[in-house]
Amino acid sequence: MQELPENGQSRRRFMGAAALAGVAGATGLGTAVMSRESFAAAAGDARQKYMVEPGELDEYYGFWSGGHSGEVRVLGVPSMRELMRIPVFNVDSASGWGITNESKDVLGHDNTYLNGDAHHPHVSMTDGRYDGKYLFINDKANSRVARIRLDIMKCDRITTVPNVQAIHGLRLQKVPKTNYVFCNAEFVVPHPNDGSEFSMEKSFTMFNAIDAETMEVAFQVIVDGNLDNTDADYTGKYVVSTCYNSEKALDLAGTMRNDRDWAVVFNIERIEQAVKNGNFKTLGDSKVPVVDGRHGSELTRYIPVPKNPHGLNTSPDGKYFIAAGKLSPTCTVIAIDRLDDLFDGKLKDERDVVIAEPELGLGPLHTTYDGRGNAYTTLFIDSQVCKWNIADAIRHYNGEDVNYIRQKLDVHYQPGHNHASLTESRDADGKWLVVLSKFSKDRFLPVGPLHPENDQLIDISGEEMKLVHDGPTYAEPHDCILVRRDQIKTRKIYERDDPIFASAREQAKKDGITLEADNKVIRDGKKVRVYMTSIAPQYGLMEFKVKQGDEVTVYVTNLDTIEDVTHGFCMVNHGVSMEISPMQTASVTFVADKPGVQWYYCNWFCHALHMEMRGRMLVEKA
Ligand code: RUQ
Ligand code: CUA
Ligand code: CA
Repeated sequence: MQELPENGQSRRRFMGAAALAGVAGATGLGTAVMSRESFAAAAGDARQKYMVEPGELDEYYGFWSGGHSGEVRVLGVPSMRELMRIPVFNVDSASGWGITNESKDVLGHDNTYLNGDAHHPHVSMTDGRYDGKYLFINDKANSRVARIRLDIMKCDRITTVPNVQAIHGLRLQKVPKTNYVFCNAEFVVPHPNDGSEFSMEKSFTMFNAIDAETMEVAFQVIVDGNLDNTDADYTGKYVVSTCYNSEKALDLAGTMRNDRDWAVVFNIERIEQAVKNGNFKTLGDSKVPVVDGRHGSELTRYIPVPKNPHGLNTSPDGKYFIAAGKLSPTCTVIAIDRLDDLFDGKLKDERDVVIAEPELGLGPLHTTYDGRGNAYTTLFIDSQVCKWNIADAIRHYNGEDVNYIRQKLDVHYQPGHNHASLTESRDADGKWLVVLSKFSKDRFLPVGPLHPENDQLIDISGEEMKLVHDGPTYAEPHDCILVRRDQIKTRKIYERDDPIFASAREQAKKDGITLEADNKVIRDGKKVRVYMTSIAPQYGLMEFKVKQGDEVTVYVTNLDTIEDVTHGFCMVNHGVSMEISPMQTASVTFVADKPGVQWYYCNWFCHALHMEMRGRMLVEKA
């Protein structure tokens, strides 16, 4: 074993106070690299556990955010093998996401955003346990929230949150079930934001709740300051968000002026009641009820927390909200069972709900839990994970002379989020910890000026954390979630009445077409609809004829009923490509602007005669 606590200490002294002044400046730090021998010794048995032999299956599904790649990635844990990618806030050439009509039904047919910035993936819950129905994720770049159906692992809804900018922190209601998706808009803007006003003083931002089933915004809450991360409790009543810019400053120094910013607590019951009673307004064209939760409101409480706090994580026993201090070396432990008294005015001071504030190291960003009373906080500047005991931290806060720090483990390098298996649910099992390090520096072969990031897998099942795996990743998995494999149930083939292709079915009905049987061309003025089936290795239509300038929509219905016999449809030289999985219908619209023979072919390998699966669009000169 490396002498990690000592390393940690010495580097902390080396960093000193200068590091506090600028988190961003600290990325070039040297950190001792574990030698091959010491790694092998340290990992020992743990490495055996992480080995998933060829042909074996992983114990956990991991859902990784793809950061500003806009996608979601599915990994097996502990192998850390990438299983699938789910395009969301991006365009995907393989599946046709952003190209097909079905994906445009979700993205919006006038969607002009080809980018996104996905941060926080979270799986829907029933009674505080993952129910495997949906995964939700935010898009900071374009203020959106997406829902992914986990039975087919495809995005089925995207909602743009009105009157705000940059949806960042996102968490789900845990109890009684995920009725709401809570999400924070980070940046303050004036209202109306029509160019008549630019001052920060007159600007505000809002906390938002989206109905998880309808994906409509249920309400918005105006707050003081700004909003960063958020989490919900295990009663369904309280949600807390961190604020790093209580100063409402524009300049960097200004955002660090106050020693304490705050965590704002939202009383969901009271907010629902206010909306029900009609105590709300609306903003601009939006019909979403907006309530005022600024200082003095009965709907919120503001708990002073040091300093530019970032992560906010509920402990799996439901007792604590823990805010990570970022510019303070501390985490702030908030007792959830004191929040009723706080709202009822029975406490003298907002800080009376704080029951511990352990000092952990430099740059605490996010905390996760093992379900055995320990917390694991990432230390960005120290490049470490600090394991600490919550009960001991509380005893220390009450004056007892106890050491609450259990271990500090070097990670490589500058970690943001970390996430332990099942940690956001009552089932937190303390087996695996994933640490998402923002920099990999010397851990992998160089691939140009830009390096991959490094997702490290750590065995936390024993007393000591043991690093077992380095995983290079492309920009930028902020966060991930680990779900037990039995909590996810995927379909083998599509149901024919799947809502994903409801609009294709509707159009077919109007055209008198049976998608499962007909291979036909319907002309409707300059619009041509081509309906075809596919069975490996053939399309139902070897060729079809259109006129130059026609707007052509091709509907392909895959009649193969064997799991994973997926076909593609690619029209050469037309920018058209899509996936059609077993019993799925997919469609794509394009203009046949080139006269002559235009080949189409299947681009998902499906059969020994996959190469032969092709046909011709014959375009008559206009
Ligand atoms: S928040 S580390 Cu979205 Cu921490 Cu990224
Ligand atoms: Cu069908 Cu390849
Ligand atoms: Ca601040």
